[in-house]
Amino acid sequence: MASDNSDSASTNPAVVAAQNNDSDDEYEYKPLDLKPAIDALGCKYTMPVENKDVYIVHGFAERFGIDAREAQKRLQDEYPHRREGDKIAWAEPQWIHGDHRSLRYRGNVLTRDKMWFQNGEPAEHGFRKYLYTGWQWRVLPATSAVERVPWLAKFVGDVNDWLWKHCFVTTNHYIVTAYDKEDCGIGMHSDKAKSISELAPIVVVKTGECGRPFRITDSVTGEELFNKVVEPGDAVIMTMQANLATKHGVPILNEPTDTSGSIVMRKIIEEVPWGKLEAMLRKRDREEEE
Ligand SMILES: O=C(O)CCC(=O)C(=O)O
Ligand SMILES: [Fe+2]
Repeated sequence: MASDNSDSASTNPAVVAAQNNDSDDEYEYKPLDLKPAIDALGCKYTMPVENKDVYIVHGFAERFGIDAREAQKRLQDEYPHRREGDKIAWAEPQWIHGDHRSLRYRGNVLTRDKMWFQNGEPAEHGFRKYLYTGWQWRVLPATSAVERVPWLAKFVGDVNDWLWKHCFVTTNHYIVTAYDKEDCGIGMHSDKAKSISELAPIVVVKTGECGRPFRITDSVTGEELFNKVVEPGDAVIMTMQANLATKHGVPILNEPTDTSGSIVMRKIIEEVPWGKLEAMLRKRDREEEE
């Protein structure tokens, strides 16, 4: 598996350009060209948004050897589910439900459940921290080494090998989301750029029993650019630029629908040592007691 190989001495041009910039000039960021890599997959795909690097790749999960329905079911059946006041087991694979206190956003219950994974054990490498709106320190201990779920590690490793072969930085952080039924979803947003490397694409692999509409709008004008069902096993792949130029979301539906979800792969550049996280959370608990 291409573990975090972007951190070591590299022959990958994207990495060399970013790391070995020995000229006095600022490293000039060139937008990623995803097309050759996506063509090489041999999967059918569409680029539904004019002039934006957003790809919908059909049969992506299967191309990398997993069944997207089975994947979500296995995760849901085989790992513990933490709700409301349940304790998080540090660095173990587990579901955090939308009603858990670490996920509530301004007191509101989130309408989805999540698991967090990263390359390597947090005890060794620290916890990779992907900051999003409403993020709380309290949820960070729920991040597990992806290696604890070997079939998932194999899948993300194979996707990373493909990225690497096509000169991209590999991803190291994986958020699994479950939308249990029609009243679950995620509001329109751009993924927050602060903790994500723009040298890797954002890869959203859809999972679960059924597809859900995936909506994309223009970040500036709000114009709707795409709103169609994306099937389990298909992937939405975008560059950081496309992510920032647009917003995306999974709208809540009125009609009953089966469970759906996603595995989102990103390269996260912030990490928090285990001991620092313990100290942060102790401080927070003390402040709450006062
Ligand atoms: O589940 C999806 O399709 C999208 C998830 C997403 O946008 C996110 O977690 O940032
Ligand atoms: Fe997102």
